[in-house]
Amino acid sequence: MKIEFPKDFWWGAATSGPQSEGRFNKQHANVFDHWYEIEPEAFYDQVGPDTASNFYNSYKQDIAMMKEIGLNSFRTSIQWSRLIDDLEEGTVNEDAVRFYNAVIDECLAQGIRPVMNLLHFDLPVELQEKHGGWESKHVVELFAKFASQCFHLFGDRVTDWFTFNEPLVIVDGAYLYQFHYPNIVDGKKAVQVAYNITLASAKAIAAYREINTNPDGRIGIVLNLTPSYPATNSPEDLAAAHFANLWMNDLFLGASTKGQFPQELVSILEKDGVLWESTDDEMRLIETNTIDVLGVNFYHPNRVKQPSISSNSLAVDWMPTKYFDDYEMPGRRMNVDKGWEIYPKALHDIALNIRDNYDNIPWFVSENGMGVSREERYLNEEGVIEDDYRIQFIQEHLYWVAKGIEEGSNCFGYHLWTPIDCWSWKNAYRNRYGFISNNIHTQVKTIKKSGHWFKKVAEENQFDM
Ligand code: BGP
Repeated sequence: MKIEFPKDFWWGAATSGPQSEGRFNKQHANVFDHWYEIEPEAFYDQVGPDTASNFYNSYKQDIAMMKEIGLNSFRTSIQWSRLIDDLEEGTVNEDAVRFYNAVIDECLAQGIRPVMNLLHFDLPVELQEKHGGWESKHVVELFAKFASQCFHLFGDRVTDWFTFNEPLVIVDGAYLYQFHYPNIVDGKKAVQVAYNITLASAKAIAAYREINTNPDGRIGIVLNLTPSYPATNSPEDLAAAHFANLWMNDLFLGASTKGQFPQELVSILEKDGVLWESTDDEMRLIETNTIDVLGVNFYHPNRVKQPSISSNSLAVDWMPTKYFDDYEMPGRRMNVDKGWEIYPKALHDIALNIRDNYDNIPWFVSENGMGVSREERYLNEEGVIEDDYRIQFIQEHLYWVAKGIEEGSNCFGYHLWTPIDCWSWKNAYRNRYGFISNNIHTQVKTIKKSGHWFKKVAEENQFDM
């Protein structure tokens, strides 16, 4: 079976500044740099973000390798903690400007579209400690300042901008489930942070619309969409899945594409006494500064059932899990190394949801990937990792993307997480995701079988399955 894609499809891969560059020559620590400094044992093998995959020093060779495997687009992020010297004033660091200019120019010289994101979990830690991070509307203003600097400095060449990567993960990780610094558990703060990030994104978009003069320029947000499927068709499980979808998907989708938070969710948060504090002016700003384009990160679906504990027992603090529990569906197909279910058809559900409920906004798969540990198990005699499991994973996901497009979905690209094995937050280098392997001791990088396979797909704009 031939799986074909539209002309000019983006064949790319994604990373982020904090996961690839390393700390070399950086002005400030971000929240993860700081967490590693104070608690290295929280990170797999105690490996921190200091060196990451050395992109700061090896960006030329890395981009050349991306070219070699046929990528026509590459998403990374500009680190706030690198670019800005004085976080209050928003003054820039000239070395950082030179570095990001060089990266962008190198991509363009190699025929690779640079796709730039502004916040990939990496808030400068000073802003967390001094102002309470995303709990603070002052930090929202500082983010808009940082974003404006990026648009002024790089907007002549970068046409595709994204404000945030996975805002829900900041809310979940830093304010509910303790997997991002500062590891607070506070439902009310979590809800305020969700709102403040939405506001920060809208402010950055407003700044972009004022500053941008590039006719091809557009701006969006990257959301991790996790369709939530009910365990059974009982009214209780259906209600659980309905709430999970409202919280995990519709909240940020509604606010960023329509400028409106889902009313049903707002009413629930209000009834529960945790609704965010907002002003009419802020709401107007969110309403009038919606995105042009959407990035969708998809790794796994969400299976839920009705919550087993009574909501009263959670009255001390609010948690979204007041309304649903995770459901371990028997027989589900798993990536055991990472502990995530593999369910490629969810991408088709996402495509049709965007088509039918979110104005069929142009979107692309901004991350999708399979993290596997100890990949040296699959080395062949020529020293190439034979990652057939990754090829199959990509094929199956692309199959459902192509089907969505055939049915009218406006999807224009696919980015694998990640081009070159990079550092992954708490998991450090436990799971490898790249088309290209990276020996973290020698920094030797080698194209995997999937990289060679992807080159052909990108060249032919199709593949056989
Ligand atoms: C996404 C993040 C990426 C990357 C990826 C892989 O949520 O946007 O930054 O880390 O997940 O997940 P992990 O690092 O947990 O293996």
